[in-house]
Amino acid sequence: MSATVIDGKKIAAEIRAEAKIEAAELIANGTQPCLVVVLVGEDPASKAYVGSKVKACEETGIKSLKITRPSDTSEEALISEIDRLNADGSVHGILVQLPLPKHINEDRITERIDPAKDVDGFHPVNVGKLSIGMDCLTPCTPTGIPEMIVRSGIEISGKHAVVIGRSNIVGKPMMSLLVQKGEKANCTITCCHSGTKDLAHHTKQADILIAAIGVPEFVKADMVKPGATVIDVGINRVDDASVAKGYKLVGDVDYANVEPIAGAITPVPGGVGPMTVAMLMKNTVKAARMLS
Ligand code: L34
Repeated sequence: MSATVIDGKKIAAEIRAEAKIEAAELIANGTQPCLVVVLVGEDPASKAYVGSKVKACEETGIKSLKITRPSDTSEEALISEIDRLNADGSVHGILVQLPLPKHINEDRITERIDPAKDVDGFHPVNVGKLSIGMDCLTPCTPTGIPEMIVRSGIEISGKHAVVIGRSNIVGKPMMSLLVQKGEKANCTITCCHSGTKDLAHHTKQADILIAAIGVPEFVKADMVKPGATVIDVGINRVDDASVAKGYKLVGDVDYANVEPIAGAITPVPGGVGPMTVAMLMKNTVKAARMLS
């Protein structure tokens, strides 16, 4: 048996095409959706992700502006930049790429962004709304996950989803999304983390296993129930002298050994990553619609 490979790139393209139609409707009504992405410092991975976000905007009919600042930018300077963008009526989405340099308090930055323009869904107001099931902007990476599962013809409702990882960006919002009522949710949920005892006991109960740990190839075949849907959120750069770039991308799942027993699995690259960018397009259009 061999798993269905969930094609994140293809599904992301479908979603971007939907966002493009929605953006065109807004443009016809006099509002061009506009996203501002702020990048502080020189992290090569962040630069690459921001680059794909800007490119996706171009293809979707969303105006985008990239603001780059040096790594020694002060917290105060970044805050005044955000205040300026909050006040600018032509801006509908503000995204500050994480991680930020150590001297900048990420919570303070996240809290400063107008919740109505918070296309990352990280602001405490949006986190709170999500947790009580109110309509709001929700974090792109976890929001894309049920989307890619359902669009692959796999039912989610009633399944047991086990999430490994409790970050504010993926693990926690993933739990909030999956526990809600609805076609793309309605799961029984378990969250595992570094304090979990007998991790494999829990992960083997998963109909849907979501790995968001940040450790290359952490999830081994003996941690997975045969036939499970395995979603790999990890995107780790591992040194590889045999390729020109000098590194290769590896997920949090030991793909070669898990793929033969899984029912469905997402690859890295080409899985969750492109979905994150596609959901950002959806969120930007949504923010523009709410603000216009
Ligand atoms: N504020 N910070 C903020 N919002 C986010 O949603 C993110 N994230 C994470 C890091 N910091 C953030 C992203 O944008 C991770 N992330 C992200 C975005 C895109 C991709 C991966 C992670 C992506 O496009 N991945 C491609 C390969 C990219 C490559 O070659 O390096 C893939 O196929 O997985």
